[in-house]
Amino acid sequence: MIDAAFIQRVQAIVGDAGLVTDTIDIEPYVRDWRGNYLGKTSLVVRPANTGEVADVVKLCAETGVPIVPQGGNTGMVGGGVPDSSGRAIIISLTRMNKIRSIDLANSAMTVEAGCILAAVQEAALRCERYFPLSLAAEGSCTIGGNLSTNAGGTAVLRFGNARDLVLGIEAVTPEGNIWHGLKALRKDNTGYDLKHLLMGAEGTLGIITAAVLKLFPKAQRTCTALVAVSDPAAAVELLATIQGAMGDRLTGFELMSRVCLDHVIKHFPETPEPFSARHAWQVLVELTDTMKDSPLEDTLSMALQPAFESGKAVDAVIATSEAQAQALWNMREHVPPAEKLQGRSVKHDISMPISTIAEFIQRGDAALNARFPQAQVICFGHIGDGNLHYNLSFPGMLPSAEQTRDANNIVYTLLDELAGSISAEHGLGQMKREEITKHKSRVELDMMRAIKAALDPKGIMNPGKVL
Ligand code: FAD
Ligand code: 2HG
Ligand code: ZN
Repeated sequence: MIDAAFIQRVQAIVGDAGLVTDTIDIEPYVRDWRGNYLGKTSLVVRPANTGEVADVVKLCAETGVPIVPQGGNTGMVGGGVPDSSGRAIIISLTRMNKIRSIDLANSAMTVEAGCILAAVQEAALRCERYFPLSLAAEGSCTIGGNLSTNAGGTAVLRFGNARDLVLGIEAVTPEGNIWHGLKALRKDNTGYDLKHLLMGAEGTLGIITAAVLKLFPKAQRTCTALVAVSDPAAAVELLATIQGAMGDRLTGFELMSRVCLDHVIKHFPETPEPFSARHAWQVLVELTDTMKDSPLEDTLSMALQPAFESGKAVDAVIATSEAQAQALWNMREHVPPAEKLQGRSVKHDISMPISTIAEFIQRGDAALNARFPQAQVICFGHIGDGNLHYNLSFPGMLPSAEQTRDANNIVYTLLDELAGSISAEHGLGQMKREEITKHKSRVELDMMRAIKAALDPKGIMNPGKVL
């Protein structure tokens, strides 16, 4: 129970600088970015180091106080905010934001969990290296949150998800013990790979306090282009064509419907119209190379030629300056904030075999438009990874429980048919905790529950999330 005596014991561990108890100061920690979840707590703890995290967790294990770990609180599924009981405390890692070391010989960087993603990217660039995780929330999300959600983003196509970018982690177990797993090894077959259990666990198995991240050579050439295509099938065909021509120089391939651009241009009027005509679908293509004289633009133009001849590509702009490239990325990255300004939506972060994307969009649109003529499908995402953000926007109204249920049923039934997943990159959190039980087998759910019970027998670590 969070009473005065408990708060005093926490204060003895973290000092005044590590405590937030004022209701107004607590507010940003209990509300999620999208405004879908409002939780309750009377204590946010901000430890300064791993020892303090461990001591606070030990105290919680002793007293049975549940813990919600939190980083930048940019998560999309309510995983980082407490429930409304007021029983849990939040442990925010944001004060633990040191880059502990950069090891160029091993192409590795050791960072604390509260490091902001953009700060990690910048530190890598300062050493002529590259840390590839990239997403629109990078100015405020943290490495701890990125690893705990196994975040995706816009460069998964070439570099993989967050878990692929990690060599080792340090974590505090639900009993308050510290696991010192900060090795920078690229090969280590010594039994169960525990770091992969904690990554993607959304804070339900322990608290990640630091990580050893992989660094990559910095790109010397970048080519960014926006290509308007006739339909999603043409986009998928273009993906294969460009991959065939340019291999893993293709680092990003992002689909956006015209509806997405309309919302971005409406809410962020400084956004320029990319083409002289309106096109129903466009893909943002990013190519990079570590070789200085790589002819990326010429190779891309040649690769696009057959698509133009067949009418599958209908227009294209290739950025000729860094500012133009940035403007194209701004357009893409403003889709979620524009959707938020448009009002409430039922969000679907889904994946499916790339070969089924066009069929999914065609059948999904037809079913959703028939059931919800007043709503609008917002379709965009990382189609190079088979990952769509397929949201249903209800401007000016709050979708009812029944509407949300029906929208989910339409999307998830179709996904089951196509062997897809109900969460590609945001995780389950509170939002999909019930839903997942309909899409995973008993065997799979039982194994997950057994792991949770073994590592967190008191059930204090982020209860009510994932399982
Ligand atoms: P939080 O939101 O604070 O927490 C997320 C989860 O991780 C919670 O369950 C929390 O309990 C847990 N957690 C946090 N820190 C720790 C820790 N140190 N140890 C254990 N558990 C912890 N996601 C993508 O994958 N791809 C995208 O392209 C993408 N784009 C986004 C764009 C916008 C505009 C926004 C707002 C979000 C986007 N996201 C995206 C969502 C994404 O999950 C988060 O941005 C990010 O990975 C979460 O980091 P965070 O520090 O904000 O974590
Ligand atoms: C993105 O790719 C994020 O921009 C957010 O994953 C997706 O808002 C969304 O639905
Ligand atoms: Zn995404």
